[in-house]
Amino acid sequence: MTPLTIALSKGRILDETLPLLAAAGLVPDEDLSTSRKLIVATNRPNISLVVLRATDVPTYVQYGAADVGVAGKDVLLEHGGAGLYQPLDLGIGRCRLMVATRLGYDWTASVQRGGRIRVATKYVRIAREHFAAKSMHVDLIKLYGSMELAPLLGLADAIVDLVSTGNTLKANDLVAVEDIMPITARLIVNPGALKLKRDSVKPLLDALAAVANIASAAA
Ligand code: PRT
Ligand code: MG
Repeated sequence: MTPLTIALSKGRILDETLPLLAAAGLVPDEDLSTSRKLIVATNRPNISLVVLRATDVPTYVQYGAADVGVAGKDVLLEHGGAGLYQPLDLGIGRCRLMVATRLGYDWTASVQRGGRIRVATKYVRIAREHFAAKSMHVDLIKLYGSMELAPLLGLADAIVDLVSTGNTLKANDLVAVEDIMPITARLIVNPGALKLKRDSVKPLLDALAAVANIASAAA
């Protein structure tokens, strides 16, 4: 079997990815949350795992440094998806991309007034497309984390961020005012690897498709 490298996203997606991989028969040789190793072998002699910052996963797969990856749709849209085959919705890392403001801020009135609105986000590309599609003029401010703080300190009128339970918004007196899209994690594959390493890639895709369907049906 041809050697395969799978790039996994660190953080909350990883916790949901490992059970999926295990259900597909793939188990790391070490505990990924404590191991200092950057490349971890698995029970399959030809398959190794790397755990990356979520935003770096598409880049590794695009250039073929990793053959297969797991990344959030948010990360893929922001990356652009060039050079990536996206065959499978894994049904994990489920959340929604939303526009949120401070409680009491009249978003609808601001939008109708047509003045410029400041929106802070890590998702500049998605936000630009969302507001352009609605012919809204917004000034986007790029942030790298803690978006929720921006409206509280007056950096921005609104944020574009991921929401899952809604607890973070609630705890900070923020409220969702627009729903942009649902987000889940996707399997991504380097197109060259799909051709040249088909003997290894195809069985992995089939196994993950089977377990992802079960996971999605249960959700
Ligand atoms: O460390 P880094 O800056 O790279 O990312 P991170 O720490 O913000 O997130 P990480 O690494 O844990 O995982 C990021 C990926 O998980 C995203 O790309 C999504 O695809 C997926 N995901 C799913 C989420 C959430 N749900 C989510 N709720 N990523 C982030 N959040 C954050 C959100 O930004 C907000 O701050 O959780 C907060 C809201 O959660 P609730 O439950 O309070 O609504
Ligand atoms: Mg993190």
